[in-house]
Amino acid sequence: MNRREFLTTGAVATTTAFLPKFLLADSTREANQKKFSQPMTPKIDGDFKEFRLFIDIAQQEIVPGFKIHTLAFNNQVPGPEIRVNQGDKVRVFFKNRTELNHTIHWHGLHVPWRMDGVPYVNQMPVMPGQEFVYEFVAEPYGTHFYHCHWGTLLHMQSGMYGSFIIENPDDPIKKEFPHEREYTLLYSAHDTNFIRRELNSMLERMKERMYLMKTGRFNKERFAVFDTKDELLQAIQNGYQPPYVVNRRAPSELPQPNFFTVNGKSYPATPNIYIREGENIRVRLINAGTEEHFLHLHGHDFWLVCDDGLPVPQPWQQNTLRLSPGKTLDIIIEGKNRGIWTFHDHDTRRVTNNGLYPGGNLMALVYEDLPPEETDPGMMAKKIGLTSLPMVALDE
Ligand SMILES: [Cu+2]
Repeated sequence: MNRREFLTTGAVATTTAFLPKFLLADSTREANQKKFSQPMTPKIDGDFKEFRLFIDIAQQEIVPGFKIHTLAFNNQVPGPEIRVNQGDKVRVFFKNRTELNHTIHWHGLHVPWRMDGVPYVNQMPVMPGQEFVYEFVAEPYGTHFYHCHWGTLLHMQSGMYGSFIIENPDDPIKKEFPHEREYTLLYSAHDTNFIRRELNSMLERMKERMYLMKTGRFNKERFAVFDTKDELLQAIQNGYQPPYVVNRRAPSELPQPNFFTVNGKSYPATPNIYIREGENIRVRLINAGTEEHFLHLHGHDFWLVCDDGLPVPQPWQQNTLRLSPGKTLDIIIEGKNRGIWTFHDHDTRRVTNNGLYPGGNLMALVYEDLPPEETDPGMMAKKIGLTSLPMVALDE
């Protein structure tokens, strides 16, 4: 294949992802459903709803043909959704199947402090092979998420996050903006080189640690393994230097995200959001990553209705919002302008894959009830007096 041929086929591959016929095909819609984490079915034990989460190393295909190793809850990125009612008693069995330490933090929930999942602050890390049981009452209602709170620099961008939705039967948003369908989108940013390097070196260290433990030569301080915070402070007093003292990391060694995902996928694999004329849909946006996103929707002004799960005093309209790390925002999109519209980060660095546009968190709002003549590019061209439509990848 010569360069020209390559460029042509490349352009076709990316444009296809936003063409009406492709987006409206049954097969596309079926595949699209799988890009949203389904809520887990709880096991009922007395008045508790029980869930099982485990953490293991898994593979995630971010874009077609590109897979990375991830730390994933229940072998999926994002982890499965937990969806309960306000006031439900929740019990989560968390099993660590990796050779690394982890915890789970319930972001935005008012759990008892011993259940908050911050290692050495309110619980011991859940060590390799261990199980920890989290118990709490689901409060307050709204859009929240869960994530690992150990080694968050690596663990979160490796995939350890999932949505936690608490429903309220008297949801004021549903009264003001009646809606049936809703979508949950989790944003993250990944430095795939950093993830590979760190995971490999940590696993190597773990191998060495296991060997030394077996042969009775394991030195806790060398591996920075302490059972309590006091033990760590004591070691420092005795002259132990934590890694951040002896081993400074240059800014260039910190993660420089090169892939930007929505529900674990980058364009052209990002999920689509489907809507119909006259319909309201609710979109729950969760930033589980380290980057700030400036999300812009074309052709519409959506309603911002909840901020960190809490209904805003007065919903207001906008077409670009700012989604900071750790924040959740709920928006209502009113189906008022039939077409296929882009929804993306307006900082264009985050609509690239490994530096190449188009990619990242580009996605589409798709009207299912597009008239047939608008699904055929030839007919559309005729309608507006052109012999053919220009091949533009995306409208920016
Ligand atoms: Cu972790």
